Amino acid sequence: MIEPNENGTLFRVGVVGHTNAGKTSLMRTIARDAGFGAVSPSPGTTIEVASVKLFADDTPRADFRDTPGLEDPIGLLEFIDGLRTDRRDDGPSLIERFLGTEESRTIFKNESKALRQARTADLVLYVVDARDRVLPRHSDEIELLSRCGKPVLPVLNFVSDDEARVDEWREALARLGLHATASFDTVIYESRDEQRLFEAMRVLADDFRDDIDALIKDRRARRRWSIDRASRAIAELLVDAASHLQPVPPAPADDEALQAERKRESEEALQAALREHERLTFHSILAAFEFKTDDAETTLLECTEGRLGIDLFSGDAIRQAGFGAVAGAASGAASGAAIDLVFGGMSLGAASALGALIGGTFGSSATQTRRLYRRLRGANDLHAGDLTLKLMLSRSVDLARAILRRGHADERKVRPEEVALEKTVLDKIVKALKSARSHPSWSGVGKSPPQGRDRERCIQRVAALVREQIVPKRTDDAEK
Ligand SMILES: Nc1nc2c(ncn2[C@@H]2O[C@H](COP(=O)(O)OP(=O)(O)OP(=O)(O)O)[C@@H](O)[C@H]2O)c(=O)[nH]1
Ligand SMILES: [Mg+2]
Repeated sequence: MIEPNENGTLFRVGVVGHTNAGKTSLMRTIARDAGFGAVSPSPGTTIEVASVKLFADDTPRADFRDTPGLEDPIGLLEFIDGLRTDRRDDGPSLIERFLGTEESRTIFKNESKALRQARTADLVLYVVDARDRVLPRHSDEIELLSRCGKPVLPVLNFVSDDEARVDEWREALARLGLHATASFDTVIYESRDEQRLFEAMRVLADDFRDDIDALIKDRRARRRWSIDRASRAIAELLVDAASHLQPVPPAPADDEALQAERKRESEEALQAALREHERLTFHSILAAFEFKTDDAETTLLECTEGRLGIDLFSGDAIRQAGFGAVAGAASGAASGAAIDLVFGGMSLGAASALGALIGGTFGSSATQTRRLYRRLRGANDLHAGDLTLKLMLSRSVDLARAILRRGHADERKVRPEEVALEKTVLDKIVKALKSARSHPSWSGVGKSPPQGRDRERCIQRVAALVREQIVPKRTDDAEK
């Protein structure tokens, strides 16, 4: 049952084309649903019609129908031509006649499903693999679709591929009377191309102009929201990591071996906590762009290519991020740049004396005195060094940039571009995190994040700087 919109009918779009042209992939990317249908490199994957509704303002605005591929357009066109009984038989009547034949249920079973959708749609998207040469089978496909009597919009897929023959296709389609075309790579997502696709649909389906306008507006708003959400997730990660303190349990001053052991254990605990926090942020970034948790897990688990797959605290992570010069020859935590000791130790005697003095003289609360006592007894805290903050920033911006251009049809690993952030940018963001450094209570590492005006203000300041790294201002207009 199709739910009507305010026009009384739901705008119906048939997605049709040669087998393997990327029809199901197009559906996945447009619907932001990596789990829609089955996609595979072998032909004949889709054998049933499947529908996806697109919503704007909580109202269904369009019903996209995925269809089985046209496997034998040449044979089908010949068969349909053979059904002509009168020279004046028009396209739609021939198609209707074909849909009533036994052959439409047997040898042309898949093709008839596609043509039935094309016949009942308000608009047909004819998906083309733009790497293909223009062949007679393509003109036969277009002839079959034009006989369905509905507007046809060719969509050139695979356009980011070096072998795409976009100009050749545009010229050939124009010769066949199809002057409006859209380019839309379902794997390398470009929001501008998607917008142009919807604008081209609007020209051909004027009755549904309001629905298409609502979808365009909704997609732009969602895009902005996604970028804001990802920027905020990264800012929260950084504020949490900058403020977080990992206590090192006290050890007797004369037991250096135990002191070293305690410090090492705490360092490992801090590393594990920050790694986990970074992983959760990666999930938030994927979720911001409407990749579900399952997709996120798969995409990230397989994300072993490039610097995102390298352990945050390894020397390689530092080198890959282009921070080799900062860290010197030392690797990771050992350099002290990745994890810092926050408070220096003091002998137990001096600590006791001073603690008693402060507790007695200044009337500190019992908790304050205890904390001071702990620190003075050599119970130090560890925190993430600036280097770790910079690494986390670079890695998460890498991921956000890659996800920004990832279509939901992309089944491969995330492939970040690994652009080194400018030193001035890194320093500016570390500076903006300064207030977090002196507020250990702001940390949301390993627990639900605390609320607070100052923390929120710091997050917003950092998020604005991060956003500029994900989508530079000069290209931002295009993303709006
Ligand atoms: N690189 C790249 N691969 C794509 C693109 N679109 C589809 N693919 C791949 O092409 C293959 C076929 O894609 P499908 O979406 O299954 O094609 P289809 O038209 O639905 O195929 P049938 O259902 O068999 O007719 C899959 O391996 C996709 O991952 C694209 O724009 N770029
Ligand atoms: Mg398919």
